[in-house]
Amino acid sequence: MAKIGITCYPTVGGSGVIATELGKLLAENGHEIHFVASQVPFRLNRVYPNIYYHEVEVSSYPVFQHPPYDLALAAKMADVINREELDILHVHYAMPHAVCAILAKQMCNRDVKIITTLHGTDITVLGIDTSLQEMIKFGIEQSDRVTAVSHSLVEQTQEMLHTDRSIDVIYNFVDEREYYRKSNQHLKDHYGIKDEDAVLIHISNFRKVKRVPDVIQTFAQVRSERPAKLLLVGDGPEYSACYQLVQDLGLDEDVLFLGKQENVSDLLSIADLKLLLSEKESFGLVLLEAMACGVPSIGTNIGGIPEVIDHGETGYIAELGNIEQTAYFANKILADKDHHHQMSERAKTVVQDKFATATILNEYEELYRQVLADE
Ligand code: GMT
Repeated sequence: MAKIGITCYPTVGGSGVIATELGKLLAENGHEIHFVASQVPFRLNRVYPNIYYHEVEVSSYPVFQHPPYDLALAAKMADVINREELDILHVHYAMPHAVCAILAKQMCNRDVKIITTLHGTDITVLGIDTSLQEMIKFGIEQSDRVTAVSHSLVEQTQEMLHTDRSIDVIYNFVDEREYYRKSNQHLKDHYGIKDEDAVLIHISNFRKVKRVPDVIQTFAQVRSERPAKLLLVGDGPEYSACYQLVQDLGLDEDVLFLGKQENVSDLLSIADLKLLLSEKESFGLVLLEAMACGVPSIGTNIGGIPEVIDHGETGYIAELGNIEQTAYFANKILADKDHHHQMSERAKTVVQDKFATATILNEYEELYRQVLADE
């Protein structure tokens, strides 16, 4: 059994979810897990045997214009590596976590192995900022092993950073004990959703890259063909603009803004179709969550989305910004009960076959075994 440190962004977001759920599963398998983060990760919401949390405290002195989070994190990592005698430090995000981990390793007298998992935004967004590009490349090249959540992200990373560093693909997963279709008629009643209404759902942090207005425009076209409701779950910078668009299109009776929600599996269980129309997405964990709850999806032909949605089998892939095509696919799924049922069943099967928790956990554990065996 290994002693493993994990660092991630602890707030809501797919990377934090994956890092925390992985830590919980590893702890269940007997590993000793040490989270090093600036807050308790939001999915670590009770006491778990074998899991410890070490908080990074960032001091703010008048001489610091910006509190030095990165240095405080590296110092804390070094402290935990030495004191807890860690074998592995697994960081999620190259920037700044991989760079901090490498600095921490240099500060210690222990051969701790550094594993970096790339989740997307660090490469697809930060990689474009040339001042940080060399730093991200350094973090990736100095890590003992690097993983990414899709093949698309590997290609993008290698291309953008001009590196041929080998990167293993380990897909994301969902906890099947939490994500399954539940019977939630009371929620439908609560939201005033009638039996004849088709229920579409979008879940995101409402950043510009998620293109929530495209979701609303698609819904407007679907709504003109059949009774339907759109559940918008999450919050973020584009929330007000989306609210305004819904008013302008006269859809306020049928679009429900639900804000941030913890138990999205309950909401997915009353949905018929999931829309994720992003312009950047290395994986799209919410698609997997939907599939596990038997909800077919439409996603854009972007990043890792086509690796998650099997076009014509578990949903459809539409071209970015093509509202007509997206609405056509949506109506195709919603108009035919048998087609919808087949896609829904297939989605659940694909989650079990390709993204099963046990398989993904095994892939990470195998990676740990290999890196610990390396000289
Ligand atoms: O998409 C976001 O805004 C959040 C971001 C994160 O930091 O959690 O998500 C990234 O990691 C997720 C987990 O691997 C992936 O499912 C998302 O596709 C990825 N987001 C982007 O690539 C934009």
